[in-house]
Amino acid sequence: MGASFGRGGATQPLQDMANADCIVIQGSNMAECHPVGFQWVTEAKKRGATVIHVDPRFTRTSAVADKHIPIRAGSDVVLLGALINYILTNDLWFKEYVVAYTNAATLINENYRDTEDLGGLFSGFDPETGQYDPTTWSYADADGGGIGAPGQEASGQSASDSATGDQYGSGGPPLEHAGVQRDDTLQHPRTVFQIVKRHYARYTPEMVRDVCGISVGDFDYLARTITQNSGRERTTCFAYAVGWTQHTLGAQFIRTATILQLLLGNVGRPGSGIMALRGHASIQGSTDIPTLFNLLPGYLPMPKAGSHDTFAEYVEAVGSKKQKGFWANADAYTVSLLKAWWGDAAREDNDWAYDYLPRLNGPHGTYQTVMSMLDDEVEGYFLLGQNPAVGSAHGRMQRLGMAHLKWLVVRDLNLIESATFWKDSPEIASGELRTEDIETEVFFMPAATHVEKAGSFTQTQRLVQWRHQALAPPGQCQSELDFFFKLGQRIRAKLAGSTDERDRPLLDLTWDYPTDEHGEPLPESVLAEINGCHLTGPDEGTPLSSYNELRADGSTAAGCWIYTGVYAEGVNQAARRAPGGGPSPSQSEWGWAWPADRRMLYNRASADPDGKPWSDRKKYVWWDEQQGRWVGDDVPDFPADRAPGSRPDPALGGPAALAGDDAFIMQPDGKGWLFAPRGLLDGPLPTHYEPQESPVANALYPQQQSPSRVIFPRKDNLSAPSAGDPGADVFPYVFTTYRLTEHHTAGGMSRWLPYLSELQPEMFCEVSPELAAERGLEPYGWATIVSPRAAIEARVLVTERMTPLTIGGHTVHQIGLPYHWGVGGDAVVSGDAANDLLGLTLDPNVQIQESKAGSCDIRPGRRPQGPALLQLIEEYQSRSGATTETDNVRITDPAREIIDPPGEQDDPAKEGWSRW
Ligand SMILES: Nc1nc2c(c(=O)[nH]1)N[C@H]1C(S)=C(S)[C@@H](COP(=O)(O)OP(=O)(O)OC[C@H]3O[C@@H](n4cnc5c(=O)[nH]c(N)nc54)[C@H](O)[C@@H]3O)O[C@H]1N2
Ligand SMILES: Nc1nc2c(c(=O)[nH]1)N[C@H]1C(S)=C(S)[C@@H](COP(=O)(O)OP(=O)(O)OC[C@H]3O[C@@H](n4cnc5c(=O)[nH]c(N)nc54)[C@H](O)[C@@H]3O)O[C@H]1N2
Ligand SMILES: [Mo]
Repeated sequence: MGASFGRGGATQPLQDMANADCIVIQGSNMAECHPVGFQWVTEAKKRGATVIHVDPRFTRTSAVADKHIPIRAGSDVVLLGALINYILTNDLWFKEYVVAYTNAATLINENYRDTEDLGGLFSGFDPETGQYDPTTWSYADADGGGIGAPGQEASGQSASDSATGDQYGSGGPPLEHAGVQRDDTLQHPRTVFQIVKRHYARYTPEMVRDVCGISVGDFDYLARTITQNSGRERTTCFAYAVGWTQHTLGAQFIRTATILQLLLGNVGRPGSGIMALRGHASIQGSTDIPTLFNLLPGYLPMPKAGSHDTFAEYVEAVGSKKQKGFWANADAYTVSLLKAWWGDAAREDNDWAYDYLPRLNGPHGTYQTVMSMLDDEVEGYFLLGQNPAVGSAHGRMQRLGMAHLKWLVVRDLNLIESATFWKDSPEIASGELRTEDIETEVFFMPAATHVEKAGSFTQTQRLVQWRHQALAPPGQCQSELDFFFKLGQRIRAKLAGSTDERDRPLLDLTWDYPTDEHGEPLPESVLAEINGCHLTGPDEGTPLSSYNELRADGSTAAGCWIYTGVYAEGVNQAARRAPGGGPSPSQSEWGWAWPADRRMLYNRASADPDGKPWSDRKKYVWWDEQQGRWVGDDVPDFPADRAPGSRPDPALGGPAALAGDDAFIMQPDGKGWLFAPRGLLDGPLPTHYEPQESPVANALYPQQQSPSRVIFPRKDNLSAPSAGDPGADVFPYVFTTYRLTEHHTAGGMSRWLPYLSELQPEMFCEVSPELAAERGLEPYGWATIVSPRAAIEARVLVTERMTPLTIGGHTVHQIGLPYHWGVGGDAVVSGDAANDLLGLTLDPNVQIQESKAGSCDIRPGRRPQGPALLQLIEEYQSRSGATTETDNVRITDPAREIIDPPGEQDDPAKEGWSRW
């Protein structure tokens, strides 16, 4: 979303879903996992909207939708790509919108080559590193070359090491300048429009049938419904969650939806957009003010060793002064952050203490860290609100990794499996680990719950809401804020008087939060620091009211630039709770939304290029000729007095360069990106590849998997052979993992509650009656599910909610596995963990694991116990012939011999591009 629109968050408030005429929920079980937000889907339906659920399983969301369309997990790019093709070939795209607000008319570098020309690869691929050099994807420059990115290395390991995609949470990727070449007729073969058209030409309804398992009739219904509900008068909204993100091409699934929505004119308008449904109460908050290894607050990237060595290099790379839009002020955001953290120690003559920031020297994501633990490179580990022994992919690797630590701190509400693995994990049961051999010292520290502390949550729609403390935490339970404040005080006391240079960053920190009568820091003082204040002049000490006030000269401080305004006038705006959000249709008096309290992003696009609403029915923000301002139902997401017809010189740079129709103000060219010349590590356009493990051969190209996915070819991370390779029939079924209404994630908050445990007491698997018959599975009996990494047992739930799919003439069965159970001794209920089945392969953009699609076998009965369990897994491994090479080849051999499952007919569609 960041690369397409300029910001990584959901495009609008959940409440706005009520204004949609059609809602497509794809990649989420919204009714069960986001029930509060789902009230607005229900409201839309009441107003006449059509709701469609595209999901491998029939769920409680499907039950209340107008239509459920079953899909094979991991195939969404084909379905969405075919919708794009349908819109373009049937001339159903929103012409005025597309020409004015997207990069459809922009010309691309003449050296660009598409996957359609190169058999599944884009130009610039380096098979050695698995990385793309995106130079040829660039916009064409007037003098023949391409428009590059300022101060950024084009490719190399470091690009994906730092998961660059995460950085576009609050602004699109930078370009050197916005002096692009355009052909507004869209006829030039190198326009984005023509490239997109060619790229998706083979994504036909028949391809959808053969890859996704969706009938031509169902496709037609979906295509007709969304196009009939788009245009001037009507809008369609998409909603997704982790059914889209947890794939090796997760970012590209979402990109495909952004292209579709831009072509239909469904961004920035009431009832349109894409709802990125965020999981935990403050997951949006935890990327805004990040717990990610590669980000600083407000999506400023963590500096990288070698390329961001100086402050000047960093600022030039993050936001060049020459580009359009608000990211050109990155220097002001960075200096203000450094002033917030290091106060008087951040001075102009030391580059605002820039050198106090650590530098990234490689990927330090959670999975790489676990592998480093296994290599004894990590001594200690803090687990704060996380239960990786159950909740992270490849559970066995997580537990074995922790057993290599010297110390582990777990702060949690309960004695979760990650705190007790040393005595009761599956590895203890199998004899792989012995308690007496584990040297890890585990410190369990009880945590206060969300009702026992005050603070802010930032949810799906970027809305910061304040939570007041309801009761004091019992016993020794402590809030995170209090814990870290005191830990910091203790460390600083220990270091006091040190003359060692390396202690300066800790000693110079501003660490002076006011405290209450119990000595606990006041949460509002942290909010005030995040908001920022003037440091000099007549307003010294007063809170800032907008990020436009931030300066690069040391006169302002702000802990997270996108949050500036949340404490405007010294008032906690996040605590606003006018009933119903107040009279405005945008419910603007409830909480505070970043940026600048805008509820709907890109809302300039709700008006036509002349500034008039596209229709009366969908009016939202428009140009008021008399006042010379943008007005309407929300804070305009545009310079308030920039007239619709403005054509400033793009060379001006920054917000001043934004033209009157540059509706995507965070993008370096002001446009929504159908084609992404920068920002994605795995290609400028989404294209279909199969998941890391798949019983289906890629029908589009010989290239089976995404060539730039992050792979870990290790003996403890074997993959099931994919279709076409020998041994694929050993793991013939697709499994996907998901959530239940009655449990929460790894179970720390639900498996310890008797009420919820009683409602869903046991781990189970969902299988179709056909699969149950094929494998002799008894309803409510036991089944053992085997992957090349593990074997787990589960109760069998035989249900017609699971549909066998016909893919390229073969039947493909999918198995649904909830991931809430884990093996341990303390919870009310325990059971085998779905995550033990999963291996580790990641999306290169955001380093998310592929936990929504894997290959497995299923057989009746319980799994063996003790060492016999390991024997069973080994037996499967050797039968399949899986080695570290399996599925870990970057470029699939086009000439490889496709081995069809015995007894089934040759199917040309399945044999791929080489014989197509
Ligand atoms: N009750 C409850 N609510 C929760 C949570 C919980 O644990 N329990 N967890 C919270 C959290 S942290 C999160 S992130 C959210 C997650 O919210 P959701 O993403 O809605 O939840 P999931 O059940 O993980 O997966 C969503 C759906 O994706 C489908 N799916 C799997 N693979 C594919 C695919 O390739 N394509 C398509 N189209 N669909 C696919 C699954 O069948 C599943 O129905 O829920 C939040 N809400
Ligand atoms: N197979 C598979 N794996 C998945 C997913 C999937 O769909 N399929 N989904 C992934 C997703 S989206 C998510 S979000 C993760 C979740 O995975 P985890 O974060 O590992 O699991 P949780 O159970 O949510 O862990 C949160 C812990 O925080 C504790 N807690 C609650 N409040 C507080 C607090 O205020 N302070 C402290 N210190 N602790 C607190 C809870 O008791 C709980 O044990 O799982 C991921 N893993
Ligand atoms: Mo999540």
